[in-house]
Amino acid sequence: MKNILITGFSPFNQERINPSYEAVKLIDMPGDIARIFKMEVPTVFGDAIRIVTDAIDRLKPDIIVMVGQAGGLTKIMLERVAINLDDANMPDNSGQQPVDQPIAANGPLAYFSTLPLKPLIKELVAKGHLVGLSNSAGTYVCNHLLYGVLHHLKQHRIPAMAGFVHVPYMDAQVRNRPDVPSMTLTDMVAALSDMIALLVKQ
Ligand code: PCA
Repeated sequence: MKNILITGFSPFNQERINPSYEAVKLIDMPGDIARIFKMEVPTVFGDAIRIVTDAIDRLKPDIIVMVGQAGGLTKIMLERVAINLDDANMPDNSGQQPVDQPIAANGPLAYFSTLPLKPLIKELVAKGHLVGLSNSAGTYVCNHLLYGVLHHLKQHRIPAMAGFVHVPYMDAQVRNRPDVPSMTLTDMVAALSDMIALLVKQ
C-alpha cells in the first residue's frame, strides 16, 4: 500500500483561513487504497521546508502533494517548476521577508515537479474539474517549499514523486470582494481527492 503525504499551509496575509489546508483536511480515501498523512505547514520560510522534509524522512511517503493558496486564480493549478529564489513581496508569518535570495546556495536553478502533470490534468479535466498547468509557483513560501522538497529528494536519492498544487480562494474568503474569483471547498476537495486517487493508481 502506498504512503501519501499531503500538506496544506496555515493562513497568511491577514486571511483567517487557508483553503489549502481546509481542503486537505477533508480529503478522504478508502483505507485499503493508500495510507494518507496530512500536515498543516506554517507559512514561514525555512520552517516549511524543515517540517516537511522531516516528515518525509520519518513517514517515507511514495507520493508527496503539497497544496497552497494562490488568491485570484479561477482554477486549481498544478505547478510544473520550482525556482531557486526567495523574493517575498510581503512578510511571512514570522516576519521574514527575503528578497532576491537563493533557497539552496549551491543548488540548481530549478527543479521540475515529478508528478505526471499532463496526463493527470487531462484526466481531471475529463472528470469535470477546473484544473490547469502553471509554469510559475511564484517566489514566496509555496515555491520555496516545492524547491526545498525536490532538492531534499534529489540530494538523498529518495524515489518519491512530489509536486505542488495551488488552489484559488474559497468562496467564504471573498464574501466582501465580489470581483475576486473563488471556488467552493467542495469542488476543491473533489478535485484533490480524484487527483490523489489517480496518483495512487500510477
Ligand atoms: N500560499 C503562499 C504561501 C502559503 C500559501 O498558501 C504562496 O503561494 O507562496
